Parts: sequence; C-alpha cells; structure tokens
Amino acid sequence: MRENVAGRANVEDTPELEAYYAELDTLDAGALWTVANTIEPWEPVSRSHPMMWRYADLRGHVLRSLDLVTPERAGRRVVYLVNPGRKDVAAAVGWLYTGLQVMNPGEQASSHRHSSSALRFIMEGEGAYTVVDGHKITLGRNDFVLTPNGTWHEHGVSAEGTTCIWQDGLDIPLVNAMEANFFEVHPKLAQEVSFPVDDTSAIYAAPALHPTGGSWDKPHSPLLKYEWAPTYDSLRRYAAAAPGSPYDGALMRYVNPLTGGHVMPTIGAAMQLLRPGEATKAHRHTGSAVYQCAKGSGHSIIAGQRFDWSERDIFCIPSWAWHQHANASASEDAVLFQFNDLPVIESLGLYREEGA
Ligand code: 1HN
Repeated sequence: MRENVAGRANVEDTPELEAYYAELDTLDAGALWTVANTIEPWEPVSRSHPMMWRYADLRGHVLRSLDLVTPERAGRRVVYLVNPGRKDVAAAVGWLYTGLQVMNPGEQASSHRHSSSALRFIMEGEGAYTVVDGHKITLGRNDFVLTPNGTWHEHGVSAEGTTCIWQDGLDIPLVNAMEANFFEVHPKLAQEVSFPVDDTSAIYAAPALHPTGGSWDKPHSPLLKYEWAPTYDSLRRYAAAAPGSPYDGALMRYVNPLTGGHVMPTIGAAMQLLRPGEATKAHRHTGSAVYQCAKGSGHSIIAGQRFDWSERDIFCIPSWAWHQHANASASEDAVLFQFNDLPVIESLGLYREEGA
C-alpha cells in the first residue's frame, strides 16, 4: 500500500461521508475515490492462481466419464480445469478455458458452432479427427487443430482407432465477458466432408512456401492442423542453430502461414524446447497462458511457487506473474505446448514485458 501519494485516493471515513456514500448508493452511483485505487492498480493484479494439474491425477477420472455419460446426453465428455480464483467464469487462467475431452472409437459428437474460438491438443489415442467447415482433419499425438470462431465443427474417433484424450482450449470466458457468445447446432448431426482429407495441410503447411491461385479473407489461419513431427523437427533445428530466448529457450509461435500472425484473433499458441540441462531466466509479461508438457520433464517457478512437471501435465501462468522454466534432464529435450491470449493483449496495445 502506498499512502498519501499525489493523485491517489486517500480520504478518511467520517459520519458525514458515510451518509453521503449511502445516499449515492440509493441512486446506483458511487464516489470514485472510494474505489479508485482498486480499479486502477499500480500494475496488473491477477485473480488467477499459479496452478498445475497432474495428468496422473486426472486421467482416471477422465476415463471414468466414458462409463458415466454418453456423448448424446452430455454433449461432450469433458473434465474442465478450474482456477480457484476464476471459478465464477469457468477459466483455468485469466479469460482462458481448458478441459480434457475423451472419446471412444466409433463415436462422433454432433456438429455445432459458437462465437468462442477453440483449439485441441491431442494427448493420447489413435484415430481422432475433427471436421471444420467441411475440412476433415486427422489427428495424432501432440498435433493441434483450430476450430476458429464461427466455424462448424465436430470431433470423432474412427471405428478402427483407440480411446482418445485431448485438451480443449477456448476463449469462452473472454467471449462471455464481452457478452458476445452465440451457440448453434448444425441442422444435420454431421456436416458433409467437402474437401480432400487434410487438404489445408497439403496447401498451407509447406515450409516457407506460399501457395498461389487461392484467396483467403478470414481472420484466422487457413492451416487448421499443426502437426507434431515437423514442429519438433523445427524446434530441434532452431535450438541447435541459435541461442533462442534467455527467458523461453527455443520458442516458436504457431502462425498463420499467409501473414506470420497469430493462428486466431483471440488465441495464440506456441511450442518451446528446453535443451538438456537448460534453465531460463525469469521474466514477466501481460497475458495469460495455459501450458502442457508435450515431452520430457522439468520444472517452472511461477510467482515464487515451484511446479515439477512431466509429460501431459498442464499448468498455467497468470498475467504479469514472474516465471522461469528448467529442463530436469541432462540428456533429453523438454518440450512445452502453450496457448495464450497474446493476440488480444497485443491488438489492444496492452503488451508489457520485464526481465529479471
Ligand atoms: C466445445 O464446443 C467443445 O467442440 C469442447 O468439443 C468444449 C467447452 C465449452 C463450450 C464449447 C467441442 C467446449 C465447447
């Protein structure tokens, strides 16, 4: 608390002022100086707690939902992750939602669309697919797929596949905060697949090559799937050729290949590799992020708390929280997937960063 600073409110209560506040209250009004220091903090004050959710704790519960509810009844079988400071808005951190969804082979959820943007990151199982606006996308471990705002989408697992678990990431809390969320069910249960399977990868995933002959005017990336194998290969080559960031190691952002910008207007994503034995310096920045360890093990220190993670554990970093990461192994890489609200923070001119 900084008292008696010029320009900051510092008014003591008197019986007269208390009566005045009560009168204003009856008029649905208030005196700004009673709340000014709270609504205008010196720096961001996140209500989100640094958190980690261990896959070993959650996996059995996720699988149990297979026996407890049908996809028809539940809509989808998802165990969502709750930040104790963000329970009221169903956020895992800041304005980001995340959950673990499970599906059996041969199951398919009904097609729908909403104003929230979403992504999935595949954790385990074979045969998962998503259909987005008529594009069928096959999915394997550590692949991630976009279901941007307003696109018809449905998820399924082929009959020849195995039980699949993936992480959903959505901006529902943000879109609800903006009071702008619509949800619609597709007139048919399933959309028709109207393009060759995995066509967006064939067209848009070529390294450093732009396709010609098409046009694209949507605000999200035309590439809908970002596969693990080329991502990991790129990270390893980057990590071997350059120091990367002292705060993040070798971190690469997933981009819209046509613009180099974020994959969606409200959700950004990245994958970072920590070399064997690498430990980063601490920094903090505005914007919230949800992480999943895609490979290896290590720890992060977030707002002074240490979290030891290994493959499939999920943790979050609240806005403006100091954080640093370390790879636990002297011989193996550690790789972290993240999604974040940086596109929103940046487009509103709110990005700030500070290094230790
Ligand atoms: C949604 O559409 C999916 O498509 C998953 O699988 C989780 C959570 C809230 C709102 C919509 C999906 C969701 C969701």
